[in-house]
Amino acid sequence: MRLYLINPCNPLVSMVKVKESRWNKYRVWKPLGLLVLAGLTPPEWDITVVDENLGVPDYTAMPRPDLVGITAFTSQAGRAYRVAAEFRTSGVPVVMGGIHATMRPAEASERVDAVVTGEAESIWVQVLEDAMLGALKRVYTGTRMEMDRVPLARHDLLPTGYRFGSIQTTRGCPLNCSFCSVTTFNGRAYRRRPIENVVQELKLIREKYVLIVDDNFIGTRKDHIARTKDLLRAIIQANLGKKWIAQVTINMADDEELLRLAAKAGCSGVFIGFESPNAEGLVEVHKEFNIRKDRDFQTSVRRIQRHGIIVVGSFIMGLDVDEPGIGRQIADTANRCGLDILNALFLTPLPGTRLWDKMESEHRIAADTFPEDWKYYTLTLPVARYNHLSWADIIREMESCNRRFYSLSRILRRVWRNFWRRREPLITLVGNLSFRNNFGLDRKLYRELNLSRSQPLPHFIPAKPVLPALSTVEGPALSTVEGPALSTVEGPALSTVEGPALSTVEGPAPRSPAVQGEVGSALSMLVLNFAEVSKRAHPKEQESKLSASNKKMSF
Ligand code: B12
Ligand code: SF4
Repeated sequence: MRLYLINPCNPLVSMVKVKESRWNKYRVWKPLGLLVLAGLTPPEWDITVVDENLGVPDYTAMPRPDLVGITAFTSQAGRAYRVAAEFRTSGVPVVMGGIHATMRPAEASERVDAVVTGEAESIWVQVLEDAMLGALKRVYTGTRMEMDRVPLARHDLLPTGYRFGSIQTTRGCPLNCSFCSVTTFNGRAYRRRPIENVVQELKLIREKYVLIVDDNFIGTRKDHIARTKDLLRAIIQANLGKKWIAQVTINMADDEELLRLAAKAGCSGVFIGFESPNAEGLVEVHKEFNIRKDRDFQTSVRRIQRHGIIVVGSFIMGLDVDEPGIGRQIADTANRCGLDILNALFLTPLPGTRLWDKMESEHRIAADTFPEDWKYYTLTLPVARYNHLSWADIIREMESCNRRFYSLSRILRRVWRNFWRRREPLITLVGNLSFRNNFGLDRKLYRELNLSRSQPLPHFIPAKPVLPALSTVEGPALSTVEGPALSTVEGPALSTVEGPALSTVEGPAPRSPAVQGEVGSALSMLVLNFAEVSKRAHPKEQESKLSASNKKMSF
C-alpha cells in the first residue's frame, strides 16, 4: 500500500522563497507533523513525504498512491485543496489533518474524503484500516493523549538539505493568548514527553542544528522548569553535539541554573513573544504574563544573552490600542531591549481563536472570501480591519518599524555590541542583513497586491483602553522620520540592499515600551545566527541590577 504525505506550499510566504533570497535556504523547516504521522503508520505502508516548500513535484509522473494525507496551516489551505482535487480526480482518496482542518472541518470535508481533527496519535491507525477497506468516514476526531504515545518521528523520510532538524518535547501552553491557536488545538495542560524518548529521537536527527517546536519549551510553573532542567541534563549527558533553538517565555531569564544548563546543552537562541510595547496591548491579547513581577525586559534579555543565547523577539502590530507611530515604537522598544532579531507581524484573526470570534462578531475580517483568501493568512499581510489604522497606515507602520530596526546604523550598533559582549559580530551582521533582505521581499509583495491602496475602513467603535495609556508616541510625524526611498533596500543581492545609512531617521526613543510572539519568520531567522558559530558565555560580565523603572514593566 502506497501512502503520500504532503506539505503544501504557499508562494506568499516569503521565508520559503529560496530563489529570491539565498538566505531563505536556512528557513525551510521540516513538516514535523507528517514525520510523526509516518511514525504512527504500520510497516505495510510504503510512505513518501513530499514537502512542496522544496519544490512542487509533478504528481502525475509519480506512482499512483493508494492514499494521500495532507497537512495544512490555514495559510496553506487553498493549495492543500488544489492538491487534493488533483488526486481525487484520478480516484485517489485524500485525508486532511492538521491545524486548519481541525479549525475548519466542514470546509475541509467538502474538499477531501476524510478529515482528521486534533492530534492524530489516537486515531491514525483506524483511518488507515478504514482506507484499506475502502470505508473512510467523513470525520475522525483525535483526542489528546499523554506524550508517551507520540512515536519517534521518521526523520529518515525527508531528503537531506534542510539546515535544521526538528523535534517536539512538550505539547500545550499554560497561557492562553487571544490570537493563538495553540491552546484550542493542544490544550492548556502542559504535557511532557518522556525524557528518554526525546534523547532517543535527538539521536535519530541527522542535522547538527535542531528546532525544538514546543510552544513553550520551559513552561511557566516550577515543576515545568524542573522537568526542563532534567531534560537538559540528559541532553548534556548524551553529548550529542547538537545546537538548538526553542520558543520560550521571558521567565527563562529568571533562573540562572536553567540558563546555564540550556547553554551547556546547546541552546543557541530563543524566540520570545513580547507581543506589544504597551501594557494595554498585553492586556488586550491576554498576555499579562509578560508584565508580572514588574518585569524589566532589558535586564531579562541581557541575562539570557550573557549565556551566549541569541534572543529573537516577536511583536504584533494592529492591536486595538495601536495608533499611528506603533511601528516606530516597536522598533525602538526592540532596540532598547537589545534584541538580536525582531519579528513584527500583523495582528491576524486565525480560525479557532478568541481573536477570530471577536473580529468576526465585529465584522472586521476583511479578507473573507474563503478558501481563496486563506493564502493571505501568513501574518505578514494585513487581513483585518484595524482600530486606528487603515491598511495603507499599517503597511507604512510595518515599513517604518523594519527600516528603523534594520537600519544600517542600528545593525552596526548591534554588531559592535555583540563584539564587546558576546563576540559574535559576524553572525549578528549576517542575520540582520538577511532579515533586511526579506523585508524587501515583503515590500515587493505589498506592492504586487496593491495593499497600500486598498484600505478597508475600520467600522467599529474603538474600545476604551483597559489601562491608562503608557504609550503616547513621541517624535516627529511619521512622514518626516522616514528615510530614503525603500527601493534602495530591495533586491536579492546583499550588496544592493545597502542604501544610505538610516541613522538620520532615528528620533528620540518613545517613553514607553511593548512585546508578542509565535514561531515564524524570526524563528527561522535564528538559523542564520547559529550557523558555524559557537556560543560563549561571559562570566566576567557583571549582572546589572534589575530596575523596575516602570511599575508594570520596563524595556
Ligand atoms: C514549528 C512551527 C512552525 C515552523 C515550521 C512549520 C512546519 N513546516 O511544520 C515555521 C517557523 C516555518 C512556522 C511558520 C509559520 N507558522 Co507556525 N508553528 C509551528 C508550531 C510551533 C509547531 C508545529 C509542529 O511542528 N508541531 C508538532 C507536530 C507533531 O504537530 P502537528 O503539526 O500539529 O501535527 C499533529 C496533528 O496536527 C496531526 N496532523 C498534522 N498534519 C496532519 C495530516 C494528516 C493527514 C493527519 C491525519 C493528521 C495530521 O497529527 C500530528 C500528530 O498529532 C505551531 C504550533 C503548534 N503547536 O502546532 C505553529 C503554528 C502551526 N504556526 C502558525 C502560524 C500562523 C505560522 C505562520 C503562518 C505565521 C508565522 N509567521 O509564524 C507561518 C507560515 C508558514 C507556512 N509555510 O505557511 C499557527 C497556525 C495557525 C493556523 N490556523 O494556521 C500555529 C498553530 C501557531 C499559533 N500561534 O497559532 N511555524
Ligand atoms: S502565543 Fe505563545 S504563550 Fe501565548 S498561548 Fe500561544 S503558545 Fe502560549
